[in-house]
Amino acid sequence: MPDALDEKAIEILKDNDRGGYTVPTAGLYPYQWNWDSAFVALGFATFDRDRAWREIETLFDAQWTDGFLPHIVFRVDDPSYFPGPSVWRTGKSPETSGITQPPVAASITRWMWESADHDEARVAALYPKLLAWHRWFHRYRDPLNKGLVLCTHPWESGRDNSPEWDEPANAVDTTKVEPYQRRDLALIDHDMRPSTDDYDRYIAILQSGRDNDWEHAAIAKNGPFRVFDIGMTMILLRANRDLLRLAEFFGTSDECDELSSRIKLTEESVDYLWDEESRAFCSRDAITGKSSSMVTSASFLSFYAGVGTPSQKEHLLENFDRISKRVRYMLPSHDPDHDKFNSILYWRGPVWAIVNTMVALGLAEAGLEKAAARIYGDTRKLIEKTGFYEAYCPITGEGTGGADFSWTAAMWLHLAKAGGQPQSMKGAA
Ligand code: 9WN
Repeated sequence: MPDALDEKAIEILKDNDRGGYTVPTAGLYPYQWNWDSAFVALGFATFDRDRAWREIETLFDAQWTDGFLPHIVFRVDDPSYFPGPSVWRTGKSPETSGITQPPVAASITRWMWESADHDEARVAALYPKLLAWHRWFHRYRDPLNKGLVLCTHPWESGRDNSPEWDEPANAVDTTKVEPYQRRDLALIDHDMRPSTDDYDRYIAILQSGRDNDWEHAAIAKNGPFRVFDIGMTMILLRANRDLLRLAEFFGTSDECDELSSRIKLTEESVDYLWDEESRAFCSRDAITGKSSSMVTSASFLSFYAGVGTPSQKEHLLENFDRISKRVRYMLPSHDPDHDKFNSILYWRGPVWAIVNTMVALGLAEAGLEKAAARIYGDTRKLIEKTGFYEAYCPITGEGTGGADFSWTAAMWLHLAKAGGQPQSMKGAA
């Protein structure tokens, strides 16, 4: 018998289903988001595999001919969200934004494929699309040819207002920002959402992309915001490993060689994003060359990517232990000992179930069961205590951002029911 939370999670996914794609939450985010859909597929896979594949397939229906996969797909024009399609003006059908998001889709496709002994045809059809997207990253987002991923907008990172972006974004000229009206503040507490200054920068960077006709080569060369994102880099590294696994079945030997060499390149270069001051992997401004020197939840994605020397892992675990003593619920999105930590403000402190899932998986794979169990256990406690929120305060467990959130519901189902880490999730004290 499914328990009440399983039933509620299924209900959320069904309610947020708009017919082949799922909105992250009603009202605040009324469109299809890239990495949200990939995570949501894992939730659907626990009770409706056909619908799970549809989620990823509809996302890829919006892929551009050069392999680019947008961060938002606009199938309707909904006034409750800003900026909508009339602001992005990418001229695509369906209409889309002009930036991308962390490439988790290949990893999730592999997971879904390996967790059942059918669905070959659907994976085979997705494989070339995933490969095209990964090639797009290599072509347009690897200016150093080191396999380190360049982000050209804070929204691309998925960690929109992380303090890691403050300094690079502060340098963006906002004097030509056209007048606009935010919609999020009518729906969510101001204290939980990015500031007006943040939004001015987001829109200035968006306008600059639009002025460049969304030519990604030009944006990666001259865009006002260019940062090597530690989160994107680790997520793409893992996704390349998972895509290689798919390539062994659905691709050619040349494609396997190509992916193997991309993986090797990143493994050999990732030290460039190691920061000695914070003793963690951090993002680095590609324009100034400066490291953020900030420990964020993305720093721990190195375990998910399977990289780090023994000494780097030791330092990361020291950071992990230090942070775990400062909060009740792991893993805060930002270092609680840093002066920019804010326990309820979006990506400057709150806990996100999707990041927890990736980090805990990486820790478990590295044999760090205790640390993994702490994260799985805390994720479970947060959802049991508060419900399915966008994120959670790591101190009180209060829900932050949108309610009845699709990817949180999906992570509950995936972890509790589909073998994500059932013992730790169900059993951790
Ligand atoms: C901008 C949908 C998305 C997530 C992001 C999260 C937030 C959007 C926003 O919501 O970003 O893309 O308007 O705040 O930061 O990770 O994909 O859930």
